[in-house]
Amino acid sequence: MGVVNVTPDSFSDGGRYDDPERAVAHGRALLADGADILDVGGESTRPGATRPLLAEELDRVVPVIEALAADGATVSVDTMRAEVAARAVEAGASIVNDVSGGLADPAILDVVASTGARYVAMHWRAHSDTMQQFTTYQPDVVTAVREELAQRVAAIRAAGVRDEQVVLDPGLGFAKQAHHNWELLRHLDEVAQGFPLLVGASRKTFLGRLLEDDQGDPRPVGEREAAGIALTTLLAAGLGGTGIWCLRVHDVRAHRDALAVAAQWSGYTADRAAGGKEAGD
Ligand code: PMM
Repeated sequence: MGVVNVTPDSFSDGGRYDDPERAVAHGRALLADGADILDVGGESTRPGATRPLLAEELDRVVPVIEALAADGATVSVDTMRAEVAARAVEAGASIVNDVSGGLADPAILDVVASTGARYVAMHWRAHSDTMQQFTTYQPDVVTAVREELAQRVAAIRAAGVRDEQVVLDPGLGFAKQAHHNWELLRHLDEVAQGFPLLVGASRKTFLGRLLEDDQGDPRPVGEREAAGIALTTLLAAGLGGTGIWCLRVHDVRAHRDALAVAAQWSGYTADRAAGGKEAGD
């Protein structure tokens, strides 16, 4: 999944694609790089961000979704608002990516139920302006995130959404400290509880913290790609004990390359286990 942020203030690429034409061009470039899905968002969720008005969010995402869906792309809308989800699906989106898992605007679940769209429910505790005040997990982060997602699944089912529509997401960086993200990555199978999983680690602060300098300053956002690619390779090789349905990334080409290496490696190891010829000989 390639990220198309139509926002002036996203942490990872803020302002670069904030007019619809540039965003559409960026989406097309991500498709050419091998993206299977384009995730179009009009609200920045970086820590501390303030929310756009509904009308602003609609103006940002609807024309971009229309253009990319008309190209034949599979489009996801990154929104917490029912109205935006409804208009995005009308414009051609087939996936609703809700970082709040239905908590911010519960009516979004009715939109998902009535349209049959795929629904990504992420683990979330509060809007971005306050979320870093909610980073206490009892008895541990994996158990708490699994249980809070299970509660979302119950609400999603109660709204009439079918299980086949649902994808879960641990919400890396959302109300999490760096070590929480690593723990979740090590136990993705427990988070997934049988559902397909989406993971968004690309360029996030916990990677910057891992690579902090001698003064304790995190690696700047534009210089975290190699760490993200390493993580993608580990995830593709089975870190966390589960097959992942979707990786949400900014530099699609680089992560595709990592997946190619991992696929070649597993073909090689599977062939060796079967006593056959080495893949790619
Ligand atoms: N992260 C961001 C935005 N949307 N959606 C899902 N499902 N999972 C994520 O981890 C996620 C998301 C924040 O990153 P950005 O500012 O680069 O878009």
